[in-house]
Amino acid sequence: MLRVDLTRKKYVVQELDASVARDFIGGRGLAIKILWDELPPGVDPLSPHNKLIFAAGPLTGLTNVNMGKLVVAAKSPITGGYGDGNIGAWAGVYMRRAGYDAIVVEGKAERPTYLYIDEKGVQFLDASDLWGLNTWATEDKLQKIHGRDAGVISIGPAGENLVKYAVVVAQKGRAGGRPGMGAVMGSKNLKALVVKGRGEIPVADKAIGKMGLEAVEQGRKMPGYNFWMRQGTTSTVEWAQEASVLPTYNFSEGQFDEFEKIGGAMVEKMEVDLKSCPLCFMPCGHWVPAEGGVAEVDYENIALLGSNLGIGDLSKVAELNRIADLMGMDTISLGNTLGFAMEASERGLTKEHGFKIEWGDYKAARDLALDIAYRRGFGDLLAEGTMRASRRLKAEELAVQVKGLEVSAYDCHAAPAMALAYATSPIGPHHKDAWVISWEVKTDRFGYTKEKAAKVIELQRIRGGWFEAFVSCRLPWVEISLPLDWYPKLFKAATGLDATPEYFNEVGDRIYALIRAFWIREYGYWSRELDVPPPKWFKKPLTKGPLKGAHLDYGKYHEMLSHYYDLRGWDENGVPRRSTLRRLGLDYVAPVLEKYVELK
Ligand code: PTT
Ligand code: SF4
Repeated sequence: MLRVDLTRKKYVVQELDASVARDFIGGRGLAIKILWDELPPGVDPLSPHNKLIFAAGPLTGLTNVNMGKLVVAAKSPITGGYGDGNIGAWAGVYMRRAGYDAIVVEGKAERPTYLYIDEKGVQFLDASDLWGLNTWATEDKLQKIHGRDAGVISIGPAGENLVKYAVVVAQKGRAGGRPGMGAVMGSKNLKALVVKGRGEIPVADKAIGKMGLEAVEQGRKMPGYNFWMRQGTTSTVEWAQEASVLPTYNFSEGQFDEFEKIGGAMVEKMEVDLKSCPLCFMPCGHWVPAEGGVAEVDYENIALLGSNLGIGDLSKVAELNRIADLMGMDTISLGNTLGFAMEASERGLTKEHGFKIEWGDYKAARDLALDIAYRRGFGDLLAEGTMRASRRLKAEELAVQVKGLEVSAYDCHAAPAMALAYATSPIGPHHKDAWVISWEVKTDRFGYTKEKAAKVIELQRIRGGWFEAFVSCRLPWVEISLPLDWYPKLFKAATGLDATPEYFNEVGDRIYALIRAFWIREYGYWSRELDVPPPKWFKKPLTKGPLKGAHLDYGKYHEMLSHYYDLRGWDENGVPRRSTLRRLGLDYVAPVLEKYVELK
């Protein structure tokens, strides 16, 4: 583990504790363990004391079964709780090849700095000439200096200007750390990481290479593979329209009249390039022409920057996406924030700020996105995210957020289990931990059952536990049904450890409990109201489409939430029980939590 102190311009290399590796594996597990153990409680996320962690897992960098992924984590400036993202980056692969499983950055550089990292250690280099550049220009410039084969992770102006939902960017189309990891990097005056390790990653069994090839071969033969290669995540637009869950007009409706103009079929028609994360056999980075160049589009980006704003033109949506990538801003929070501004403006709530924007006004949206990145005018308020902006405008019911983070692209007026998945997600409402909605719309769409709570937990264990801890892209399993049993085998070959699904599940539960404890410690209290989805889905029914009139039921939602807590071994208030902490080997957490809440 590489520890970098920007304030003192020092670094040390530390052995990773074997018991921590066994209990938490890596990636998100390692990140939360470090944040729990080392962060002073209540620390300002944008202060030098926060720690920005780039954590690989034992699978990162090993085979072509989509293993070029890296977790980036810190205390989040937008939620004040645990934040992370999972980014595809050569920097992650090269970090492992340099001999590091994680890089932990703390302190604050005196002036703009970038880090050059390889087997020999760390150089602290001057980034004054890079400060102010967008992420693409930064990457180009750094690769000119350090070679095209250097892995670069950087921030853009949004991260420098501490936009609360700034991300870190790699390879021009990969963006990670939705809950403001780019702002944490900016607060440290850290413009970029350049990583160039070339060693061999040690593995327990060299047969892992052959095993990876076999898994890839099986993956390529899966029935969904060819269609996936044509449209990637973007075909979800058509699926979401059909299922009435496509966020439209700031999550007011679940269907968009112009969905075909921004859907997967249109992406396929307009595509000019296909790119991927490193070590991937099923690329999903579809590039299409944008008004000012080209951009990579994914489902979330299209839905939130398209239907959610009433924009039915793919090249315009792609341009908003391009701006977000160049500036280093999360497209999900940006699309939510722009949609919130449009609805607030329609209702006359922005008038006293001298601000107006209409649904579907692409030019105004583009200008506003830039104003947010540079914190100009009304953009400065929107750079704080919808929770804070809505408080200022007295428009809380228009903000589609939980715990301060904006919801990703699934409308839940008629999807209670997905609403539960959002409300209990450990980073705030993101689909990564439990994309339960595809199962839910096929089964009991309107129910609030214990079975649904159990399904959310089952998915959270696999998606938020396994894949975020051993760190590998989950899409081979999710999208083309590559059998899950490949992963314990690959894990054993990498580490030498026998890993059963039960072991991974227990690690997942441990990570979830520790992340929940972290939120409680940082908030200084807990309430089940923090695990409730946005008011809009309860109070403002859908007005159109086959599900007209649908909305969530508050009482029934709470019943389902109680099932969820119960199955997790958490009390009625969402606090892990003493017995649960003991079972998971987290006894050391109890005395800390007792300072803030009653432990049952
Ligand atoms: C991810 C989130 C997503 S989830 C999308 S589209 W998706 C958005 N993409 C953005 C973007 O692009 N530009 C931008 N400026 N902001 C963006 N914000 C949004 O970020 C992403 C893929 C995707 S595409 C998904 S579902 C899967 N997510 C995985 C995950 O979370 N874990 C895992 N083990 N594997 C995953 N595989 C897939 O990875 P965050 P990426 Mg990502 C242009 O970063 O913070 O997790 O947010 O990083 O390399 O782009 O991969 O329909
Ligand atoms: Fe990256 Fe997509 Fe490949 Fe996953 S499937 S590794 S997100 S390019």
